[in-house]
Amino acid sequence: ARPVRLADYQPPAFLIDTVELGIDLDRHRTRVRSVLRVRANPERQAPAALELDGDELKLLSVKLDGRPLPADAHEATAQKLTILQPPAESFTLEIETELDPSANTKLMGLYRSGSAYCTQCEAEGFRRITYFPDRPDVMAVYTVTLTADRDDAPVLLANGNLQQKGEIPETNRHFAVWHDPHPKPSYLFAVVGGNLDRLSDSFTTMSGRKVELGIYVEPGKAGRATYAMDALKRSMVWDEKVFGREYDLDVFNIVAVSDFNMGAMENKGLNVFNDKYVLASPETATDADYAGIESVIAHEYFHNWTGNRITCRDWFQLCLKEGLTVFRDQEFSSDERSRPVKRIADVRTLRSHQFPEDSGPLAHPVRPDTYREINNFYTATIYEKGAEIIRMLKTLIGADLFAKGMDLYFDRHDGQATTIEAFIACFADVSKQDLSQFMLWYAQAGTPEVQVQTRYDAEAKTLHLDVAQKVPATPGQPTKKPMVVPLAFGLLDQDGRDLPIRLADDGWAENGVIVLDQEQKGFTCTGVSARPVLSVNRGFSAPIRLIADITEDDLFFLARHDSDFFNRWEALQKVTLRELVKSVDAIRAGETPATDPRLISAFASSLEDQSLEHAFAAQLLTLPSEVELTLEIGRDIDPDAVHAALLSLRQEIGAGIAAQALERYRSLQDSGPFVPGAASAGRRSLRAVLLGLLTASHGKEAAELAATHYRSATNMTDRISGLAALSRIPGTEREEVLKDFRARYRNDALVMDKWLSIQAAIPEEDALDRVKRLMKEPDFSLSNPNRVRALIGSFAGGNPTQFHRADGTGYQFLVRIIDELDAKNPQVAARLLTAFRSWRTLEAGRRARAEAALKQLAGGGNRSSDVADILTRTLG
Ligand code: B3K
Ligand code: ZN
Repeated sequence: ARPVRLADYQPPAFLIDTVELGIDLDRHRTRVRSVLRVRANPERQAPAALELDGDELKLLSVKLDGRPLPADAHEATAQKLTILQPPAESFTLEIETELDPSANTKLMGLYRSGSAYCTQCEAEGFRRITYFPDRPDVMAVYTVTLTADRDDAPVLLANGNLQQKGEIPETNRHFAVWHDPHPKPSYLFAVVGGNLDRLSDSFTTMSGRKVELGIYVEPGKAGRATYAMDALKRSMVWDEKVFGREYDLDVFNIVAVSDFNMGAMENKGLNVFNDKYVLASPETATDADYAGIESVIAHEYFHNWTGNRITCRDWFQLCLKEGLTVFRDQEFSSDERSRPVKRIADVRTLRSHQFPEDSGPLAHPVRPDTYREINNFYTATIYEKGAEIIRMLKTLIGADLFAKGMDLYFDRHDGQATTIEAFIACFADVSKQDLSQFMLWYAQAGTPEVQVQTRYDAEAKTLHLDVAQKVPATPGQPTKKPMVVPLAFGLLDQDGRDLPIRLADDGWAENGVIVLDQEQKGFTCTGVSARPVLSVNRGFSAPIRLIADITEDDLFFLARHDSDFFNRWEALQKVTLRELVKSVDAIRAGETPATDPRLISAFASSLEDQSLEHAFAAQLLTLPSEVELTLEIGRDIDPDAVHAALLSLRQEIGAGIAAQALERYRSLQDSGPFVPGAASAGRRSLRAVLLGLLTASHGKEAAELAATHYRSATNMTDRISGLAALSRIPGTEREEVLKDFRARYRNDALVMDKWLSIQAAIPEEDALDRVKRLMKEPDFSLSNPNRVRALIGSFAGGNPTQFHRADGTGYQFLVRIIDELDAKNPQVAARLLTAFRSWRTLEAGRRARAEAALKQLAGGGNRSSDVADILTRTLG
């Protein structure tokens, strides 16, 4: 495919005011009749022809203003319908297509999942249903008439409000008419039909309107949707309270399906979800699942304003809706749970997904300026880094002006398809600041490296900060300009108390934020009577890699005293990473790593401190991930040494704090029934982290402790913690418990996914054989994205020593799967392929084997545009 460029953007030549769709659902021959009110776009010189997008479509008929269009007046292929000489005035186009939902394995457009029909249109799936100008800046009012066999699809849903429903006399078919009064882009279109149960509720909005809420699930599972419903209502309240946004239709429906390419989709008034993000019960879902449901439900609901009412002009603006909506869902979860714990979790996600992306061949700006396959741009960069940009904006202009800017944005752009510039302009207007340099965050890829050096002058009582930035080169962007980096900071006195901050020149310092907007800049704090300890980038105020000249002593001090809880955690992580990097070197040199005893004591005091929130203590006691350590080392990576260093540190800590850890572990035992709230989840997570440390030795006692944890569990969270700990301890106990788990849950696919993914991540020699064996299990299927992600995704992304086996068999395996999957579901195949994104940082042997595997994939067969795009960039 030719690359699409932002610079080539042109407004649409034709506008569509209304769309009337008649969809006759049938498992193999679904008919779609589309009636479009079309007019030339007054903003553009209309070109001679009207071009409509299609994808694998079969055209049955086309009429213009009621008359069949002669053969010489149009051209039709499966990919495009061209009306050669459309009338100058507005006109009606009537198009009939036919499609086979059962044959749709790409899960884009209209497809079957379980016993239901459902759709996925973002980004370019509507063109798989009917010919249409399938781009987000064409917004139309849709009316949809669905018909189906009454038994095949008793439930018929579409966007908007239900207008009418009834039986079709003398047939076994029925119909429903849905009307969505809000003009929307085609990517937000959705229909669902099937035999589904409904969980009903209602919500009264702040202006007193009653909204009917429905969550549709597979028959028999409505009881598992209660938490999702609760999360939805809390999201609705929160958006009113915090952003002043009210829901705007009479109904809001959510449908859970089991075959879905991603997490969920924000179709107007009819969200479609991966059932993983709807269904939960204490017996089947972990605390992490509950938290995931809460945030995805919120995310999709929040899109109603940030995405649907105001949408993207083109796909380059994707983060206009995604970055902003992630920011909103993160804020929601912070308010509903613990802010510091949520911040830590979000930064962990950013570091383990976005940072590697941003430092490898797939790096791209938050607003890319070119793409070949838009589906490949639903990335951690667009989502997570996009959210960080919004957070920085709020830090820079302050909460009040940020709120004003949001209000202005909603006011000014409601009903529009707009751009990042237009969004940022709202904040520039309310704050009267020039945000043009800030826009570089959208334009320049790469994680900035910020160096901070301090000089204390006892005589002058000043602390001088020398701050410098470097933005690394990324594909297509060899040189960079300096960015605007807001650094929240504080100074601690010897007792760990925050000192008041006075800066020599005022600047932005009021709320403890300094702003680096040049390559280098100096800041002087005055009135500092003794050498303080610097805490910088508090709350992770900027998504950067910080290189500060902070001593280990100071880091240990911060880990105990920083009033900023994020930085408390960060300090301990940092000092741990320093130790781990040394260990990796030692291991590679054939030596035994020696750990600084102060580190063990730091972990011990984190455990001792009873004043800490459980969930926060759990974070403190969690070591950096293999990805984070890999990133810290940066090049010539030996995954075995990385793994060994982490394991040995975990063992040392486990041994060092064993007695108190065991006591604490016992004291945290749940009593009473399971509640999914943050407090009890935090207790369970601390207990699980302690279990991990206590079982790190992998000895017989460890196996017993983990197995007991598993066997005595009364909820899925504890069950999985036990299984996860035991999975690292080879032996018969593990295999027996794995069997037990399967026997208990074999009829529950979502639970079996956990079983698959835990096994796929076992860091042992025979992991690949185990994965291959599991692929033959009847529960596994390459056609279901959740199964693929659970087994293959966990192996490629969660088992570094075995995926990156020195003999290259891990790579060979993955490319074989991708080759096979590409023909079925290119999106999922392309996503798996991103497991290679850091291949150039590997040591030479593995690098060569990874490259060979990638080249082999590039050389074979017909590649989808999704896989071809990732391949070209990864090798590029
Ligand atoms: N907007 C969808 C993602 C669509 C992905 C298309 N390949 C879900 C979300 O971000 O809310
Ligand atoms: Zn989203």
